[in-house]
Amino acid sequence: MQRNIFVLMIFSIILAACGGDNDQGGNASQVEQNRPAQNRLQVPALLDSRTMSDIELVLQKGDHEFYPGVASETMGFNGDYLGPTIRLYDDTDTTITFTNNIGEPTTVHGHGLHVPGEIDGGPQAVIQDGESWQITIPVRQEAGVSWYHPHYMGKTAHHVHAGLAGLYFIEDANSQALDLPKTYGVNDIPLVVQDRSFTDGKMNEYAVTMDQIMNGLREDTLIVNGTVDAYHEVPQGWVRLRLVNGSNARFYRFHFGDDVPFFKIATEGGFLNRPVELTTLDMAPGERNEIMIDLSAGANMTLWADLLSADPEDGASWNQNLPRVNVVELRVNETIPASGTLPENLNDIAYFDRSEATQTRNIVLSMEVNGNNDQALDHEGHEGHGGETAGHMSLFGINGQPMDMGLINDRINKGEVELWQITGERMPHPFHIHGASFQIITLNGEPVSEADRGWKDTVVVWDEVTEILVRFDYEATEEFPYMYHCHMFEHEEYGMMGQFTVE
Ligand SMILES: [Cu+2]
Repeated sequence: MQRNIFVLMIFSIILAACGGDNDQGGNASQVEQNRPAQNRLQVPALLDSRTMSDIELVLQKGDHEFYPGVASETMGFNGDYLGPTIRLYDDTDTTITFTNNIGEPTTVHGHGLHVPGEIDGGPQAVIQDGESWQITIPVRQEAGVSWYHPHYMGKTAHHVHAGLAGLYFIEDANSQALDLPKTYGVNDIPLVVQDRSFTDGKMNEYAVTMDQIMNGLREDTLIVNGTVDAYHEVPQGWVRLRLVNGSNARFYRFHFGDDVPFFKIATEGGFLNRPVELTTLDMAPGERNEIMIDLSAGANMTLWADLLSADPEDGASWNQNLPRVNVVELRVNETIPASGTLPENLNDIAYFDRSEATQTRNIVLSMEVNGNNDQALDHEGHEGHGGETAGHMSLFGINGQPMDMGLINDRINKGEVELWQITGERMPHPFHIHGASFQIITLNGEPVSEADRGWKDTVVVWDEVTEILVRFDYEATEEFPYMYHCHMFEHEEYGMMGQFTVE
């Protein structure tokens, strides 16, 4: 605890020195957004890997109109903002070609995919401007929602913020057999939730103050699939929402207001065994969840998000009087055919047992680095391993060690179950692991609830221990290692990331 107070003092000093701008830095009470849902939800195009032999995605600059008649400078895949949803099938290899036309190097990571390090798209897999990167994804995993986005050292936050992100919908024999709503964009709806800020209708380009680096960039306007103030027409029946928190750092509490029940059916890497009834659902950056809501009574329903602040110890803004914003208003249109229902059983997860673990690893997401910030500060702009930039200065780390592309933090044996005990300093951090899905045993010191007993690849860790069991089934070499990191992009960019091999 004393250490936390010390860290907070240091932050205050840095803040004072930098004249940190607090406007968007997590003071949630300043954020209000009570406008009517007035824009039809944009639904990303769907590319089906079974009907398309070549899937090509071009990373390009765009002029996206969040507000009619006002173009913002954005980036997208095959369009102005975000990218198509790609439907992948378990047991079906799919080739995708990414062509980089954004004018600078980047990478495309497959977040949630169980693939070898070589095609994971981490910081080493650089696609130079004007070049293409072709990968064949050997899809061997359960149905779920994964997503693709840049993972380039020093520019991940910029590139995702500009709009470079898209979804993979993975289907398997189980998902195809279940009688779920599955008409894309009609009753099976992707919702990529992000926060942005605007000046006269134009999106503010990515820029962060020291305060926003510390707390993560939290902006005041919610956008869903690139749509501000969204509504969507849905059938009078069950509706399935595939929620993706694609924000840089914002945590949300989703709900339908007035304790209206809904059902969580899936986490990142697959279905839960059975639907879990909830009235609220918290989601951190990088997390995906599928929920279902019954609209058969015919009334319109609005999905709301309460904007959570950075510091939960500031109880007033973490749990009370939170600003509530519209995510999407679901407008029932009885002329749209309804289909699918809520199955009683969804999955039969093979749970790991902690007695299987061959190795225990302790991981701390550190808000301070190896005792020597002066040295770390000199790292800005320094040319790192492989001739690629090492990114920003190192303020944060994993176990006190800031991200270093020339350093392998952990070496892991392929095919063995491991127990990872993870904590995060000062605030909740969404911890993401590449290359595999994992299972949570304890979540911030508490036994995991049924709603979180599914396949995960991102979990919020904090001051009490979170224990997970994980097994990596694919190889990641020193040349193309996997990453683990905080998925608040500002923390990741400033050092809260590490690399590991699987062999
Ligand atoms: Cu973090």
